Formats: sequence, C-alpha cells, structure tokens
Amino acid sequence: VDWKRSGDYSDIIYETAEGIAKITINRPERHNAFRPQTLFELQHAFNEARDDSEVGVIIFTGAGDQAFCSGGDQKIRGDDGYIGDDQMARKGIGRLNVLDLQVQIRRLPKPVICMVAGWSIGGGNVLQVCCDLTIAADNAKFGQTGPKVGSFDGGYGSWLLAETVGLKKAREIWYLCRQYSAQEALDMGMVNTVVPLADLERETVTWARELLEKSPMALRMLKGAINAVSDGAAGMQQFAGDATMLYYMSEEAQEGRDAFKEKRRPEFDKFPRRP
Ligand code: 2NE
Repeated sequence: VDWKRSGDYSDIIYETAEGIAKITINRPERHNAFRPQTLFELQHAFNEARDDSEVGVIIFTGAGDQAFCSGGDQKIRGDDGYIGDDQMARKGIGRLNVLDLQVQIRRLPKPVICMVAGWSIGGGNVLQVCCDLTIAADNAKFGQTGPKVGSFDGGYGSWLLAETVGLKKAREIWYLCRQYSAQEALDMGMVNTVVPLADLERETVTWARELLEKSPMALRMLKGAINAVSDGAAGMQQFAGDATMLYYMSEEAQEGRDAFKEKRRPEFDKFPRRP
C-alpha cells in the first residue's frame, strides 16, 4: 500500500491510501504507551478520518512489532491522572483523556480495525476492545494490569470486555492480570483472526478493502445498532441522529423544507403512509 503521510504530529503517524486511514501510535520506546499529547493527537487524527469523505475504514495500530499499546504512560502518571505539558499540567493537574478517545472510536460512523502486533495491555487493550474489529499477529499478547499498577477502567474496559468475552472471563482478565496469547484471545472472541506477523498489514488491508466494497450507510447503521444496546441513551442518541440524517435525505423531509422557504402549505399527502 502506498501510504501518504500527512499532519504535524509528534506522538502519532497519520496516513491514508485507497480509502483507508492508518493511525499509528509512535512511541515504540515505551511500547506505545500514551500520554495526554498522544491522545490529543489521536483525537485529531480520528476526526480527520471521520471528516474525510474519501476514507471508509480506519486502521488503528502501534509502531514496530513489539506493541500495539501498553496503556497509560506510567512514567508521567501524577496523583490524579497523566501529566502532559499543557496548561493543566502547569497547574499540576493530570488527565484521563483516553476515556474521550474510547467514546470517539465508538461514535465514529466508520469501521475501525485494530491491528495488533505484540503487546495490547492495560488502557491499550481497552482501546483494542473499543475498536470494531481486531486483527492480531501471532506474537500478540493481551491483558489488563490495573489491579497490579493501581488503576482500573470501570467503563468500556470492564463491561464492554465482559460483553465481548463473557462475564467470568472478563473478571479473570481484570482480577488476575494474566497475559493471554493471540490464540487464546481468538478462542475467547476478543479478536477476529490471528495471522503470522509478516502478513499482519497485508491481511488487515484485505479486511479493510472488503469493508470498502460494502454500503457505507449499512455499515454506519450496523455499527450504531450494535453499539446502541450497550451505550444506552447515548447510543440511542447517535442512532436517532442517523435516523434524522436519513430522513433529511428523503423527498418527504425536503418537501417540508421547501414549503417553508416557498411560504406554502407542505404537500405531505403525496407521500405514502407506510405500513
Ligand atoms: C507491556 C509489558 C508487559 C512488556 O514487558 P517487557 O518486559 O516486554 O518490556 P519492558 O521492558 O517492560 O518495556 C519496554 C520499555 O517500555 C516501557 C518500559 O518501562 C521499558 O522502558 P525502560 O524502563 O526499560 O526504559 N514501558 C512499557 N509499558 C509502559 C507504560 N505503560 N508506561 C511507561 N513505560 C512503559 C510491560 O512493559 C508492562 O507491564 N507495562 C506496563 C503496562 C501497564 O500497566 N499499563 C498501564 C495500565 S493503566 C492504564 O492504561 C489506564 C487505565 O487503566 C485507566 C485509565 C487510563 C489508563
């Protein structure tokens, strides 16, 4: 794939090609642990991909073949969150802005494929769980570490994981902080497939191309529908917004708009009252 790099980022890489955006966490010296700046940049890049009408699928990955992401950068963890170099940090205030990124991935109306080589650990694995699909290399290793390092994710990290692998397995993963091979992750339904490391990007791009052949609106509605069940009112809000968008695209809704602009009564009688 002839990736074209764009954007001015320090912690990530943003690339596009053939209708695919690839977003890479680029801190391999820390197994791609994230700091506040990483998350600001990821949020920006995911928005770019959302707004680019040429992009239909997003691949989310980590630089190198040792890790997708090892979660929050413990070396810059303060007493109330992760300390960056922004105005909050100057007041000694930390951030947990990975939670905003999780929500953003869930709300993004295009499929996000997580491409995992090596470690997918802690808050990194929660991001993996939030993605729509996951392609794992055979060297991938998965796990949560919260109870070991003084952290936990009681949101998507807990109950979306439980929805994905079942309650008993989710408790085991969180309570015991064990590490699981790619094959074990596949067996418990946490990833979609496992491929040799050398084939990881090729296979992921194949999945992305397959998605690009499908109806973008159908994929958007399916992502919203599947997420709505576990996202409660917020999920329904997004789904309802999509229903409004589809209604705006109908002649019936456009008749209402046109009648207002032309200062006449709308002629809704010409539209069938569907069963
Ligand atoms: C991932 C793991 C098991 C890998 O072990 P190993 O032995 O293969 O590598 P090593 O030597 O530990 O790591 C390589 C370098 O990356 C750094 C290490 O410190 C090391 O650098 P040096 O110290 O040698 O210079 N590194 C790795 N992970 C890092 C991290 N998260 N922060 C900063 N530096 C890191 C092993 O490295 C490991 O267990 N890592 C920690 C995983 C972890 O506990 N993550 C945080 C969970 S909490 C979280 O993410 C979170 C949340 O729960 C809720 C909200 C927000 C965040």
